Amino acid sequence: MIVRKLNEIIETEREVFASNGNWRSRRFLSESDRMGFSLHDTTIFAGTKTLIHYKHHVEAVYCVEGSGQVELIDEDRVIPVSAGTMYALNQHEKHYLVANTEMRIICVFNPPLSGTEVHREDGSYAELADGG
Ligand code: 9YT
Repeated sequence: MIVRKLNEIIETEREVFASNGNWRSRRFLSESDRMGFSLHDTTIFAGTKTLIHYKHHVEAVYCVEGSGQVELIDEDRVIPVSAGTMYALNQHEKHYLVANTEMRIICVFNPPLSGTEVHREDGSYAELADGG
């Protein structure tokens, strides 16, 4: 059994910051835990707009604090997100995540992240096989 507490993750290699400063992700479970998914406690900073396109992963996001919206790029559709909203990117949807306030979201990725990835220019994470 794996037990981890937030204060054991902060300021370790399990705490990752986006290179553009838009978010911080605390990765409770990652690929090396062999669970088949990764689990993150992520903060999206207020006033940010982040391009996301997970070509190699599916992701579920459960918002527990704050509010914002998902703007789907290939559809004329905006999904409001606030505490209590879950959305799942089951079709690798390309989108912007806009944070109106600071948002705290719980994210699950399949396949799991290795743990230290930050977004690439196109909003994706690499497949583990191509080097993270
Ligand atoms: C919703 C989303 O994917 N935000 C970017 C950070 C990501 N959740 C992560 O790596 O924890």
